Amino acid sequence: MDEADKQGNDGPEISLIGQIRDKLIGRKQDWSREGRGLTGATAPPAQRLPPGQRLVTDWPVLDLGVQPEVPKAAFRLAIDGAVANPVTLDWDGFMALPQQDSVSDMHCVTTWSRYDNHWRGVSIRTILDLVRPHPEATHVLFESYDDYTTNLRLDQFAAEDCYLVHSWEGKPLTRQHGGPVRVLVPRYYLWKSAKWVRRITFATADRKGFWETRGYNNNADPWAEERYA
Ligand SMILES: Nc1nc2c(c(=O)[nH]1)N[C@H]1C(S)=C(S)[C@@H](COP(=O)(O)O)O[C@H]1N2
Ligand SMILES: [Mo]
Repeated sequence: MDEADKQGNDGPEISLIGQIRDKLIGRKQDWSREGRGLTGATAPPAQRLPPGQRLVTDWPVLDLGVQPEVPKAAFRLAIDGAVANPVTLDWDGFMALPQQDSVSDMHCVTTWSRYDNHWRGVSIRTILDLVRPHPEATHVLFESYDDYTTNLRLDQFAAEDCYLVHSWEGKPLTRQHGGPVRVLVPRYYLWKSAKWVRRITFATADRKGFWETRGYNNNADPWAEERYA
């Protein structure tokens, strides 16, 4: 992260807890080459559980081995790029936006799915109304406090079930799961849902993120089993 992005001078510090797990990242890259988890089946979206997925009732934690500790006082979310009204939201500014509840399923490429998660946060529709993307904007890139990145087409992100969430099952999102604020894009594999988000950039061209440059599928539709490129 850039020095300028840190709030180090007069606020609480953002610290990184843990170490980057190079071996784990390398293994996942190997899996993407081998096509691990692929069944060759396809399923219509009418089927709730995507092919090759199994239901879990716990909520596994997946990250690169490093979890940023982002105190609310240090939280900043920049939303910029090809928009009419770029903004940087602090915690109070984010919470002052209209808050909504939603329920959705999660599907992770490592083959677990979890149904009926109760979320609270800000609808992406609200964010789009606020920043007003240029008509030429076609993609978004998310950047996180652990330097993770992931990308989406704007139409994927503008779906009505996409949110910036801060609560799960009535409680603040924990650091493990991306608190204080993470992206939620429930109709795509969960690697598209950036935890600890600090920047959303609208763009007129696609730029691949962390896993997309390491063999994961750019589109990531679970019902089409778009696990790997
Ligand atoms: N910032 C950040 N976001 C991230 C990740 C990450 O390493 N860093 N991992 C992604 C992956 S691969 C998955 S499967 C989900 C896991 O979210 P969870 O730990 O809350 O289950 O977060 C996604 N978002
Ligand atoms: Mo993942």
